[in-house]
Amino acid sequence: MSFSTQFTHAITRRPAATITRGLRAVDTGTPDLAVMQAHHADYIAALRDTGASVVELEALDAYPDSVFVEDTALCLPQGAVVMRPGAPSRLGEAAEMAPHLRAFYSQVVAITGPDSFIEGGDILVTEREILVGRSARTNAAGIAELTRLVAPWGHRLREVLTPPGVLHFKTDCSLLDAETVLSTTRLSASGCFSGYKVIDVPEGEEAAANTIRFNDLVLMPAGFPRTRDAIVTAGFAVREIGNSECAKLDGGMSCLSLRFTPS
Ligand code: CIR
Repeated sequence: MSFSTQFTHAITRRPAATITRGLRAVDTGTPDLAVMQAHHADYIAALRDTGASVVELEALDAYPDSVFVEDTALCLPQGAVVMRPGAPSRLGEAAEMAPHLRAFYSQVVAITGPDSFIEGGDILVTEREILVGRSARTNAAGIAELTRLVAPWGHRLREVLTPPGVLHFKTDCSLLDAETVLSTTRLSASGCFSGYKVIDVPEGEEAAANTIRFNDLVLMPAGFPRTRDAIVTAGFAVREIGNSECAKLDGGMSCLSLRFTPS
């Protein structure tokens, strides 16, 4: 069974009313909480439709970006690693997640810093390796610390580069199956997916690169018909989810959950 695409569990967190103050690279408007809640409910329903058990944590108003739980941890079959977000306003979110991980895992370790920063959005787990993109949120010390923490569990890390101006490595790519990656051409052109089959996101639809393969479904943001057709043509079952409000905060499908199968 593929631990990078097949999952028994997911953890999500309800959007906070403070989401209107969430971080964004460019201001394209204030996210509408009610619309985001409706999209979030559709997202959770899709995860559950695949047979997974989904935890819905309460909203955390103290952390406007806390709906984006992916950045707080890395979940592997052997254990979980609590991250150390590089955005100062998000640092406390990781500690909030730790007890929920302990409910599922006997091994929960943490990036402790003080100079290490790393966010889950920069980490792509494939069947053969863990790719980590250095970015404005993830630094060399964070990658080195993660490398040491997961080595005893048999995982190998490869450092790659998140394209300049792109929030996270996975903003621009996703794993569709053990051998196949969906990627923007600006990222795949770097050669970081050599050895994988790459499906390039059509020009102009770069915002569709962040999808998740979750059991039998690929969840992708609604409104990108050429990317949807490319994924369907490659043989995957697609579910489109509204992402207009999360997109205003540079968030997408992967950011909204931690996906795992504790062994
Ligand atoms: C942030 O800037 O941290 C949030 N507004 C968006 C986080 C998106 N997370 C992700 O891509 N994993």
